[in-house]
Amino acid sequence: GKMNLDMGFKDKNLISIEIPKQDVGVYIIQAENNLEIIKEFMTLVGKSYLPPKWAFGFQQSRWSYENSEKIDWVIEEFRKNDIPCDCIYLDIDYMVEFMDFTLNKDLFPDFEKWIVEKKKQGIRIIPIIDAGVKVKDGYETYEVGKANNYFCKNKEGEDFQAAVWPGLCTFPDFLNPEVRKWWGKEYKKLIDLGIEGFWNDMNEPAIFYSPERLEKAIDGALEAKGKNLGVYDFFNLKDSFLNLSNNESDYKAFYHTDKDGKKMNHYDVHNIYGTNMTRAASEGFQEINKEKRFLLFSRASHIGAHRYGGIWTGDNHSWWSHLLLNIQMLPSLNMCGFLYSGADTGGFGANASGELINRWNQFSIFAPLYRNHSALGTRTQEPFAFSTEEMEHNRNFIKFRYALIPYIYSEFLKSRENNKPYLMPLSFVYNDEREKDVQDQILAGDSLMLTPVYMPNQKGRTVYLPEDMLFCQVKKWDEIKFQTLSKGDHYIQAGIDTIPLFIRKDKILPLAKPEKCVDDMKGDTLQLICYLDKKATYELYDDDGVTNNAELLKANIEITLKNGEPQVVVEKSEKLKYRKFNLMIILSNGKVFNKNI
Ligand code: MIG
Repeated sequence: GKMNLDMGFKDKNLISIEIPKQDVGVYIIQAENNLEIIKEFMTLVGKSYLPPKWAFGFQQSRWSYENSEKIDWVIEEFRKNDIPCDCIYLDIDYMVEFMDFTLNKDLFPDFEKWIVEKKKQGIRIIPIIDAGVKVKDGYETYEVGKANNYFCKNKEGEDFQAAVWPGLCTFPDFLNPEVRKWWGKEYKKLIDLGIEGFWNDMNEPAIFYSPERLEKAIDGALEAKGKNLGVYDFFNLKDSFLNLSNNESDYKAFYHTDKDGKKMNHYDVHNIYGTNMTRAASEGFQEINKEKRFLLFSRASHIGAHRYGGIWTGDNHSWWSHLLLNIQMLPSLNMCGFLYSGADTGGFGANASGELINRWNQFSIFAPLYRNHSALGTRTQEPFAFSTEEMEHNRNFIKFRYALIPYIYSEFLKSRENNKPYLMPLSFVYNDEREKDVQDQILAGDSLMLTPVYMPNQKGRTVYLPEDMLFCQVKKWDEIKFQTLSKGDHYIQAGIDTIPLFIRKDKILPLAKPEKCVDDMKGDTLQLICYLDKKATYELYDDDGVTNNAELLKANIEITLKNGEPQVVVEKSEKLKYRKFNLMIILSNGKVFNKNI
């Protein structure tokens, strides 16, 4: 339900949390520091959802790629331009009249065969599913839902109806376990055609208008016709239309029934609606194929939903300020348990410039969910949609992302096992006063500090180093310039072709050779870049990447200095695929050692 949080806004010295409804559970966590508090919290809310490994590849979306031919063309552009990609998204226009679990066969003929063909190219197709179910006789999902009373009810006990994309819709009562069971199995209709992942949208639920309130607004307009309206009447009239969508009074106008038959007003449980849709999908996947991991993420969510799927941050814009917002939101989402999260890279609304896409990619390559998505009517923003030069940068950045996959996947698995965030603020690890002020640098896993450039026309930026670190100017995954920098403030160079990145002291970064898609990354060799002061360690995690409850495979890498010479010890699970390690060890005095093991 609703909660008002006032963090020193009305009164600087007061944090106030107002909860208008009753039945509130309050947990108080005491621990030594912020990271420990978050770990306790993450232990309490449970283990994160685990996506398949291919879901860590680059993903391309657009509202909408209009048919299979267009998608074939997009894939061809990726492959032709040597830009890796693992997924292409289907937005709402693949359906018939926006009806969930239907497929427009005119736009996607021979769908099943096509999906097999795409998979051979290393591409998975990911369809959208919306919460609202079109009111239409003969539409199976609607008919079954209606006959079984699976939809939310109005005050009179009839199916509540309001308009979203398909026109008038009903809304599945996801708070009821029987409804979730039914809904979860609906996904089978597409899974049977070869689909391995979904995104759940509009599940706040978003409502464009309810017929009653639209009619009232129209009546008001008709009444005003021909009159000399006073300004206040004008504003009221205007607002009656502007406030039609997602209106509180509509959310108060429908009801849920839980498994014991208890009625709940939607407004009181609004926060958990989207979560329960995603839970329905997740539990459905378990029933459909217990062994297999599916890609799944949701727009609406709340605490606890990270057990069922990931989250994306919704409709941002192609604005520089939203790139900064993205940098700040991901650690917050991680603290809430959402490890598989990301924003629409390049921005959803408004038009992106090539420069913005370059810089946004430089950051998003570190997000577990890495998807470029944009809205209907905006400039296309695929990595190849800009100048040749900008495309080359995008290619280099995305390839670097693939080189990072062993690391990102390892850190993801480790965070999941140990209930800790993957992306976090500096102050979670470094405890001086100064770090608390740093809002535009974040830690990514055990080894890295990210210092993204998030403003236009920059050739670099200022950074604060909480300790001595190894500065990496990444142009390509195998073209990185290294420089040791000491604790304190620095201005670092990072032109548009360069990702500014830091490896922490006594830490190791594993990199693999990038391929066109994650499934192709079968190599047994890892490059290890190490910034060695005294003793550097790295714990690498891996697994089969596709099954639930897969065996965790580990490697422990330890590098020490003996008489000025680095000594390397690697202990690893027999089944771990990485067998060869090419090390580049950089000492604080700048001395470099190369070793192959
Ligand atoms: O009213 O499906 O956030 O990613 O492209 C907009 C169309 C509905 C909102 C999602 C966005 C998606 C769009 N959807």
